[in-house]
Amino acid sequence: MLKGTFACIDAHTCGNPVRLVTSGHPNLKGSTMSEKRQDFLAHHDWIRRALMFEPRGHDMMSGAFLYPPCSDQADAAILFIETSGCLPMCGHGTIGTVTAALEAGLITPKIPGQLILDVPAGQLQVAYQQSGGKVDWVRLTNVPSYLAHRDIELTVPGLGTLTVDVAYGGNYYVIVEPQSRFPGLRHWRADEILRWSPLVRQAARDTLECIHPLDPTVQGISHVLWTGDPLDTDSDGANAVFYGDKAIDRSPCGTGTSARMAQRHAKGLLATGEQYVHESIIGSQFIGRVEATTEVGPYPAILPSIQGWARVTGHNTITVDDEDPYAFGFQVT
Ligand code: PYC
Repeated sequence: MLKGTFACIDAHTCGNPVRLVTSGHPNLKGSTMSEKRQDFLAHHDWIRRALMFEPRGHDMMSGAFLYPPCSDQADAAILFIETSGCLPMCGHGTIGTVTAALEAGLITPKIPGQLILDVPAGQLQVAYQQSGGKVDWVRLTNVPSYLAHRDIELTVPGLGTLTVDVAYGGNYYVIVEPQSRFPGLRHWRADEILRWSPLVRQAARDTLECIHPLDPTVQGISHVLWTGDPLDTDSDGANAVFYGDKAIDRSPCGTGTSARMAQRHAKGLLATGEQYVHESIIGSQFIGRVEATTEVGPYPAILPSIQGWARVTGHNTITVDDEDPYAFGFQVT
């Protein structure tokens, strides 16, 4: 039996996939995107699994649904989906969704060049430039981001002791800087990141508690951000973000860049107003900036902005038929 048909615009943001689902949305209960995210996970998660996992997706697949705004001032709302679940916030997903949606005429901004978007982690202010139908760049001011734990020693089986920080940028990140057991991003191959990241994340989860002070549904360390020297002299730093079970972000990672800027700001290494150009594992760049300072509950925090670009790669109508033994996806572990 046909369970669903989903029209999608496939795109990538600086190399990482974004599948914007434009039809087949479930009706979600709740008045905020945080409540709607909980409802989606409880009652409609088969859609995410079918659209993100193989054979229709892959380990890095990431996507979004557009919903009507939850607040009067917003233009639209986004629910993020990916192989690991529904992230509270996704930066590359926002840039790809805004680009694909504007180019397809799916969002009509109240003020051209600007958008306000409701997402599960809060509200985003967005600026963009569109010329000749194409969106050249998107800049989002992200949710308040903060350093949650600093200089924590983790014992990672097989690797040894790492000293790490944990910061929030819409998701919670373990941040690993070069040290004796990690020579820096440029000295490790992708398979080493994939091998050690789940162990680092588990060690951090076993040691540290991370619960968002203003929304307890946002909790738990989900991502590992490895740092190192950039390839491009224009970049201020490089990173590779591990997410899900087997994914390395091909983009510089929007929430990861926000977390990295919050960590550096808290440690006196990045000033308010300063720019931080962040490079990905494939050399693509986001332009980050510390726009302002604020608080998240008891934590000093920053308002980070992230600018990047996305390109549409195709249009795709996906069907999910439950007579297909792989209708709801699989993952090779
Ligand atoms: O850009 O925020 C991001 C992101 C999270 C996971 C992959 N990309």
